[in-house]
Order: sequence, then structure tokens, then C-alpha cells
Amino acid sequence: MYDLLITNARLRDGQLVDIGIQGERIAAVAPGLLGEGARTVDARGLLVSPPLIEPHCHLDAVLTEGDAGHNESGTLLEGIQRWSVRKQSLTHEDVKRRAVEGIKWYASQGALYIRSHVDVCDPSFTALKALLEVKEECRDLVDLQLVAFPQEGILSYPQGEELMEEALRLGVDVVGAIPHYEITREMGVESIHIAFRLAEKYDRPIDAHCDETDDDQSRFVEVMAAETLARGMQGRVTASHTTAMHSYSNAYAFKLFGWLKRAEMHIIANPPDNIILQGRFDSYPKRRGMTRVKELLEYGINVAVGHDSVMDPWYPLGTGNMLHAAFLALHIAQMSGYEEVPRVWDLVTENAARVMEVTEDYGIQPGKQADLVLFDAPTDRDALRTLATPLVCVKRGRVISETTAPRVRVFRGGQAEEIRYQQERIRGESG
Ligand code: 17E
Ligand code: FE2
Repeated sequence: MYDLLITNARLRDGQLVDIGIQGERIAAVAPGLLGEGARTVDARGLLVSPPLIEPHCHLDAVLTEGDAGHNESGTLLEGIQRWSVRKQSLTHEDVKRRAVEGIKWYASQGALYIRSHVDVCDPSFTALKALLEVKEECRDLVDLQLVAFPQEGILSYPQGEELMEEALRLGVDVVGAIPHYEITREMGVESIHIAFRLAEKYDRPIDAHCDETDDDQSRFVEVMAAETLARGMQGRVTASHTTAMHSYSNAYAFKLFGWLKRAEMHIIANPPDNIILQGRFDSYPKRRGMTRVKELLEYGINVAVGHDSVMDPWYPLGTGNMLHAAFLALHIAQMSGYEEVPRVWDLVTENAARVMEVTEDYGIQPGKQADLVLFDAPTDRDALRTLATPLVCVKRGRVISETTAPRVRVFRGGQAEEIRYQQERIRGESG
């Protein structure tokens, strides 16, 4: 007798299984009936995936779009400037209300792990204190990690280093940085040294906004790789955005790849924001401004995709649907090859789990945390193509959301025909 039994679930490898859940853990995964569940969900041969993961967002800024005027230039710098105005009126309740709402949007669409940056260039730590509470209070919906993010610089903002260290004492999980925003190249390099010193002292991973610019001279990722190797932090360091890599010469990018791989660094691309923010100083042709996702993967470097923003001063759209971010990544990186499409699914699942260091708990196997999502599509490929409805989301063994798939009927010759946007042969395969 299981607390929750999912029957006829199609795993990503195509296997049809039943999944038995006891408490917060998966107890059994096997083809054919496992027995009884106190509650049963019939997956009807549809895809049951490990949850989507949002490895890079800003929950302190979520749902603030327009509050300090609209970002009309569409640039990163106007976003930072508008945020610096909006953050003066942050309150504990304001941050909590928006962040919890944002988490509900993410979680109900299948993102059950979230890593959020939180701006610590604020001596009162209003956002950080609120998000530390949200992390505990929303434990039923998501595993949430917080990154101490110095939005206005570690060295370019008064007391930036002290604020970073205080954030660590308050309990953030990850150390951030923003070297390309520091006033000088030298300050950028030094800000990375500070971030690594803090990470070592407090035994935390690093996730830095790094080289989020179209300036091909912005080369701070190489400094991160050098520090990672010097301090033996392989596997614990992530460079987010790295959009300048789009503009590097191939010769330099190739050299960099070698060091990223040796340093076992993770790269996070954020296609929704960066396809909006980058290329703004170009005429035509306009650069796409996303980091080299396809080539990094081909080289064997771990890459994940984040959504980054949901309605904030940098990006006015979004609902927290990680399939939107993955869909954009597929297009911008041109990962349309038959074998490439499922690798796009990895970008918002397995690869992001590695970034967040949650692989021990993550996956549909006995003993793992009982987190999973039933999509209204037979395969990951179809779920991406159709931006499939997340029918049922399960977190820590509990059904946390249900969404009804749209029902589409076409009327012809006095008849109603229901269509599902599926190719016949796939429909046939999935029964
Ligand atoms: N802050 C930043 O520096 N870059 C971004 N893309 C966002 C916030 C969303
Ligand atoms: Fe970001």
C-alpha cells in the first residue's frame, strides 16, 4: 500500500512503469501494477519527468514590472537603474507576497527546484530576510536556494564586501558576483577573488552573473576558471549569462572551453532575458547574445537554462514556465537536430540538478525524493514542441497542483472532432 501511486507513467526513456511513493520518497518504480495506493493517479501512458528546475531567477524582483517605470531601452543597465529605484520601497511583506506568488507560478508549471539570486546591495537586507522566510514557508512546493547577489557591485557599491559576508552569516546558500558591472576591469577581477575567498571560508558554491554584456572584451569567466582550479572548487562553480561568449573570437572561445572543462564549471544561459537585453547597441545584423549553449555541450561542459525574470525591470513577460525558456534556448541555439531536442530537456532538468548540487535527491528512482511532473504529451520531445500542460505536479510525495489541458474541437460537416496536436504514429505508440 503506497501513499501515492502513479500508474502507466511513461519515463523519458520510453519505459511504461508504475511509481509507488511512500511519505516524501519514491519507494518503487516497476513495469506493471505495483499494488494499491491510498491515492492513485493514472498517467495514461503520458510523460512523467523528474521536475523542471529553475536554476537562475530573481525572486526579489519578480512581478515588479512597471513599478519604477518601464524599461524602454530594453538594456541591462536601464533594468539595473529601474530596480535600484524600486528597491528603495521594498518591504518585507511586499517581497514575500510577490515571491510566494512567483513560486506558485513556477511550481504549478513543474519547476519544483529553484535557485534565486537576491540583491544584497541593501544594508537593511529587506529582500534577503523575506526570502529566507519564504524558503522555509514554501518548502512544500519547492526546494529553494538563495544566492547573495551584489547587483550594484562588490567593490563599486559602498560596503559591498561586508554586505556579502553578512548575507552569508544570515544563511544564503550560494555566493554571487557581477564582475562585468564593477567600474574597472581590475575591480572586476578583484571582486571574483573576494567571492571565492568568501565561498571557501563559508564552504558554499559560487554562481556569478558573469560577462552579461555584448562586449567581447569582457573576459571574467577565465578568471573564475583560474580561481576554481587554484582553490580546488571543481564542480562547485557556475557562471551565469556569459553572453559575451557569443561575441568572442572562435580562437579565444576554444581556449576558454578547455579551462571551463578542466575546472568542471557550469554555465547557465538565460534565453528569455538575454534575447531581449542583448544586441541593443547593434544595428544590423543584430547579435543573438546568448552564450554558446550548443558548442559548450558538444565540448562536454555542463550547461543549464534559466528563465531569469518573470515580469521585472529586465523582462516584462513570462509566467515562470521553464518550457518557455527551454523552447527559446532550442531556437536561439539552433538545437533542432533529432538527438539535440531531448538534450534541450536536460537543460531544464538533469543539467540544472547538477548546477544546484541536488542530484542525490533528483530522479525517478527508488530512494529519491518523490518529486515529479505528469505532462500532457507522450515524450519530452512532444512536451517541448507543444509546451505541454503540466497536468499533475508532485513535490515531496504530495500532489501540489493540477492543471486541466485545453480541449480543442474542430467542427466540420456537422461533426465535432477533437484534436491533440500529436502525430498519428506517436499517438499510436503511446496507446
Ligand atoms: N540583474 C542582472 O544583473 N541581470 C539580469 N539579467 C537580471 C537582473 C534579471
Ligand atoms: Fe540573472
